[in-house]
Amino acid sequence: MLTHFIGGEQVAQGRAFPVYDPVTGSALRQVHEADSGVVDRAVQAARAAAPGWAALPVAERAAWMRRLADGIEARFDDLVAAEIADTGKPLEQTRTLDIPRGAANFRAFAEIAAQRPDDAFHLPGVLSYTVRRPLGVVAVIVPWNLPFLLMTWKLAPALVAGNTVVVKPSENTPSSAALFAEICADAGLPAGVVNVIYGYGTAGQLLVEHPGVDGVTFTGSTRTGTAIMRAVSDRVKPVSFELGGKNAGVIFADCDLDRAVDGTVKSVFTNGGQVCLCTERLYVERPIFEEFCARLAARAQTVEPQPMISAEHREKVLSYYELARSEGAKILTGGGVPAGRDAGYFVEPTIVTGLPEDSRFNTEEIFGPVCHVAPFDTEQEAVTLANSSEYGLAATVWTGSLDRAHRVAQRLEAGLVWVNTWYLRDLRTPFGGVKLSGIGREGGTQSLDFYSEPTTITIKLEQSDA
Ligand code: 6OD
Repeated sequence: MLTHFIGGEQVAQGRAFPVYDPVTGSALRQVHEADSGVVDRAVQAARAAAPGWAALPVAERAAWMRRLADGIEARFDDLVAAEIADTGKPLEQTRTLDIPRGAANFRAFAEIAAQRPDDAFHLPGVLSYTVRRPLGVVAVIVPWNLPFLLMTWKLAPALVAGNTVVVKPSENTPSSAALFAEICADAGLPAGVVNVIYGYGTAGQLLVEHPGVDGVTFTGSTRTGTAIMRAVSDRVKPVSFELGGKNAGVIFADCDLDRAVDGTVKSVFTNGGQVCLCTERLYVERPIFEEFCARLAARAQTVEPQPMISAEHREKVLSYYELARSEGAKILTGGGVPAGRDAGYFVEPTIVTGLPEDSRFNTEEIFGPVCHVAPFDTEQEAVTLANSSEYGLAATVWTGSLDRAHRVAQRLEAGLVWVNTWYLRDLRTPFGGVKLSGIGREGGTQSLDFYSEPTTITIKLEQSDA
């Protein structure tokens, strides 16, 4: 039974809930669910640890981050196994993306924080400078799609900036967070700096509403993000949200078609389409539309199906496949459950075409291995179509023209635009979305800005006669 990690101790409190194996659909383990007592205890532990942690010089906190990265690397195989057990992810992806990014997140933010200068501003006879202070206790609410990658993406900058944290992983994917708690304990991280509690949305709500929590970082659905925002509005707590998306890919006839097909297969199907950056709307310039569709559909048939995270999520994705049919789509490939995969939460990689832009299929986030493809005739039309969404997280542009790449990328309403590639990361860059896709940016110094607040100190300098 998985127990909470609070103040450096394992805490067995709260009723049990099951975690299911997405590959078989059978129960994998039992976990304690945080009630209000557990949440309060975790926040108190984080508060008690906060002054000591914030008082450490940043170089010492950065050294702790490197020790945690070492700890992750030492438990690499255990973390890979835990992440795969909870999610059913492919081994290769877990070994090359999810777990290495955990260590990389700690190393990157150790460097960025340790080397960051303070601001200073000069006027004649006046010196102003800023000191940055941590928010205090940060609630870190983590989704199920990239559990370890996203938990560490938030934890590393929050901690190095001097905050203590209470982490709540998704109810579907608690195992890598539990291992991370062990890594913190084994490294001798001061008790209460990192606390991990488990549970459903109700535990998350108790956590973000707790008066001892000073800020909230969350990646997940727009619906949950707006609920958190409402819940914390009375206390004007800072929030950083990366939310839903309906990401567009724009493919021009002058692109390198092999590269564009390859990249699009990745951008639609990685992690079973369960990455907030995955492409769900594709716009292809008319002269290559038929060929692109044929090649994409053929490649989709070679993609190994990956389970959805839960029975409920599989039902949701399948309901969109059904919706596509009922809205009159042409299904180019997929559209159901893969043969022989009735156990577990598998769905077929699916490509559809022929739906209007304002159909539910083309406007709502599905979060599965599925994409709609439509033709366009002009650059202007492509930009208009790509921007015709309430969301604006990520977009891809595939073209052989340097001019067009910059022109189009700069006009797309998205926080992230990839040109002739997808999900290529530099951890120093701002990361987040516009419109319903989020608020704020994390990444590089933008993360440190969110997890700390500046105080401006201004001194009037007396002029000497000498
Ligand atoms: O790679 C990252 O840093 C990141 N924040 C990815 C988010 C993916 C959302 O599903």
